[in-house]
Amino acid sequence: MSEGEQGSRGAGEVLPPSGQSVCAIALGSNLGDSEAILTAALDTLDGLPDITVVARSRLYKTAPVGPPQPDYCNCCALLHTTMPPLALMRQLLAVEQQFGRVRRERWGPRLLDIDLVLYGDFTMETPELTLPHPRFHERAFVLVPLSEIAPDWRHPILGKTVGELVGECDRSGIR
Ligand code: PH2
Ligand code: MG
Ligand code: MG
Repeated sequence: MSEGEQGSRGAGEVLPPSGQSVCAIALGSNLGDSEAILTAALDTLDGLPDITVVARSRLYKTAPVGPPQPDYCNCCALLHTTMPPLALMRQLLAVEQQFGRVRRERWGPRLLDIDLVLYGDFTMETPELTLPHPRFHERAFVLVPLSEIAPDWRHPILGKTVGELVGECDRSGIR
């Protein structure tokens, strides 16, 4: 993605150096020492040669969406990266596994989940990866932390900003 495109997308102060893209990720944990896991996962990502963590939201306690399970700790971060989308997503999965993630039931409890939510204004739909993340625009546990660090980022398909989307979602389970 060129610098010009990044500039027109409106992520404001987080314009990356040329050759890099800005991405938003959402992290969640509801097993183990969740706060420590999320912080350590972001430190691990920031330590990788192709990724810089440029913004971190606070950590939130959130009611689980899906089957009954413990509350989650959630946060979001903005990355600058030289990695293309699929390579980045596979890197995020590798970090999940490094933190002991075992995939069991869909939407079940987990030590660490890292979802690629936005990759610039890029859109794609494949079995392995859909961008933007197909459900983040209705999930308060993503929108509330993301609105702290990227309120003006416009959803490339819906045309609404993160700040507008968070105003429309049910934020009752977030604290
Ligand atoms: N992740 C899920 C399913 N449900 N609920 C909350 N509160 N936070 C999450 O991160 C979460 C969830 C699947 O990824
Ligand atoms: Mg998830
Ligand atoms: Mg995931």
